[in-house]
Amino acid sequence: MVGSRRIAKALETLALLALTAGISQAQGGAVRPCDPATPLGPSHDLYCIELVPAPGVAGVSGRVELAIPPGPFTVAVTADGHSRFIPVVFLTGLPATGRGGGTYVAWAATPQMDSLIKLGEVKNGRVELRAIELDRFNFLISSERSARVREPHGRMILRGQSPSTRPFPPDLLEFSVGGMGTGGEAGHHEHESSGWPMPPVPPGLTMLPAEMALRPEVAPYLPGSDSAVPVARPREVLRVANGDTIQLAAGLVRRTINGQTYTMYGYNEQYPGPLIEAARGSEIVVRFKNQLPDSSSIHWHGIRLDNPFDGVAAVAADHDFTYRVRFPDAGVYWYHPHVREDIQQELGLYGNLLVRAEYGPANREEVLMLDDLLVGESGLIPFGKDSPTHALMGRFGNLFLVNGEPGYRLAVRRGEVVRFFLTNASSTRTLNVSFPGAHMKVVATDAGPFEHEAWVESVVIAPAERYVVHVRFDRPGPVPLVNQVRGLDHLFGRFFPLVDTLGVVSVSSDPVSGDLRTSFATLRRDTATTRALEPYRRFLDKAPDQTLVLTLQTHGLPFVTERLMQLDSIYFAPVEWGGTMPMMNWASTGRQVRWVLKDPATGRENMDIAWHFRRGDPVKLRFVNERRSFHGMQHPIHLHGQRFLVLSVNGVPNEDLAWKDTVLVPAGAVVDILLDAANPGEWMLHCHIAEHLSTGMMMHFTVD
Ligand SMILES: [Cu+2]
Repeated sequence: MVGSRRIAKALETLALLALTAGISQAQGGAVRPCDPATPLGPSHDLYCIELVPAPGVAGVSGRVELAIPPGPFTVAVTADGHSRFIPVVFLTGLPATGRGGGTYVAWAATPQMDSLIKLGEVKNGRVELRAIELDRFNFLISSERSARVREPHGRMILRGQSPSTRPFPPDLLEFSVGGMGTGGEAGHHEHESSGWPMPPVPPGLTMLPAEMALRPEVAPYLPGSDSAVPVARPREVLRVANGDTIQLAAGLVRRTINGQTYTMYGYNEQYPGPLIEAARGSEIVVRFKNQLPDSSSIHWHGIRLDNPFDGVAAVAADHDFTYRVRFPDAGVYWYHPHVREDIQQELGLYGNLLVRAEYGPANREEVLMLDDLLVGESGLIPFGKDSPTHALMGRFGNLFLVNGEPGYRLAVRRGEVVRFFLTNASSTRTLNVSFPGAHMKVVATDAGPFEHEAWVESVVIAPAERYVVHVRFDRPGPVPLVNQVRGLDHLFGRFFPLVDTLGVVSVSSDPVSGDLRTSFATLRRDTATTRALEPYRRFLDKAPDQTLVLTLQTHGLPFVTERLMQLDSIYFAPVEWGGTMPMMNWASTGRQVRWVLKDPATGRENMDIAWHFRRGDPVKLRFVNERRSFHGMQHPIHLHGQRFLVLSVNGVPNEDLAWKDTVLVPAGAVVDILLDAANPGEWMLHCHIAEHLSTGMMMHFTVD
């Protein structure tokens, strides 16, 4: 009996595997999270729930894929930051419901059962249900008399829990005794005379004493203050014509933010750097003067220019370099150094570069560079002199800046449609920004418009990404620009809201002249983009040409950090939104942490990887964000000198294509892109989290 039951169970499992695998075959061969686990597939345990039969229920089995819904972003969240997943249920063995007309219904409930959502009717096979937007939830399937029930009345058949329910408070006493017990070792990392001030700790987070004692094992660095340093002024607009020559000088500046004066870096003594506006097809000459105490460069992020002018080569202090920059594509670009971005970009070296496309109508334009600066009571928190601090999660700031200033202000008339060009210039923070109460649509991204516009409640924008959105302010009064995300208190396994106001738009009661209500209400199709993508469509379903695994190596981390990371590794949110392990993160440096791009085909890592592509042959690349790594988190991957299309996330195809140069790869996820390998040269591919890049997460590829 036992033997035959085991065989029956094995057959069920096989049927389920065949079912899930069969589905993904139909979608271009990409692996989905509930497919049989493969080392280069999406994380099963972060994006697939194994359902467990209720006591007394036999022969029924099932899984729930947590699919990231397709859209303009590679993660989906609500405006207030809750993850949004589409549950896709695969079931076998549900008994026929008989003549009574009964059925099966799926539900999601918070762990405390204080909120219950009916997801829809299910049956044997594959069923896609309505989205779940809960931090953590139980998934239930009940047997019901009718599909119209509003709450479960019948017998529970299957149940499961979201992966996010896994973190729970450890035995804190045991843990803190463990942390304290290594006082000697923790003390080893503590240098009272080290010159490190305490970084601010976000309110509401619990810190262990051993964690509070951590210090980075590098010397602190901040630019020296000198009364001769000029006071920076807001950026100017540089409208350039074909053949123009402009100057950009990087140097020390003084900036006063919230009444505190800091010595920082600036281009042409401005914050951000000058806004360069160029026409598509034009070319300019940029004379760069490096007046910093260290080497620097200008990288023209996203621009398909000639290889020698890409700005990867360092320009020594007090030296000049002349870049020739051409603009073959419309897009929202930006420029920044490619030397110690964790210091230089954070200190203010960045500016936008706009090559306008033909967008739908708007009443005005605003070009916003979003950033977060890390400041303590005594000024900027220093940087690591020879190696970056914050090597694990990157340097999260605590002071939000829009175009270099806190408290962005804009006054508009009622009914105005504003086109915002958004760039995330922060070192590591992925933003989820919105204008609550105002309608917003996404129009374009890094290197061009989407095939069709899309309504969104918020914009998820990772470091180095850009989005163009149209927002209509149709009600008088103040409308804040907010970043709303969910933080995870890793020690207590608790999600909590993180809300920051970046600015306020004041909407007057006077109506705008030239009301765009009608054109705004329509989602426009960009037929030029669709037509331009035609030659690429036949490559969309091909197998990946190359795969890259994103992972992490650590050595010599303090005991308390190792313990915290083990605790943390039972669950990773798709995005680490808030840096909620601030002390352990701060104290980790490039000496202990090495972020890795690994080519599974050759075993090569980072700068030892040498991919070759033929010019004009589109290449499919697969990014696998390794779940098993010690600290899984998202990586915004940037390719220099080229453009690409984001094809799928965890096997879910993207239905609205646009040219991009930076893509956010969520933790444990697999993202496929189609690279338009059209610009010859030797180029870089790297993570754009400044501290990940500075701790190794980069490689080369050549387009012959
Ligand atoms: Cu990264």
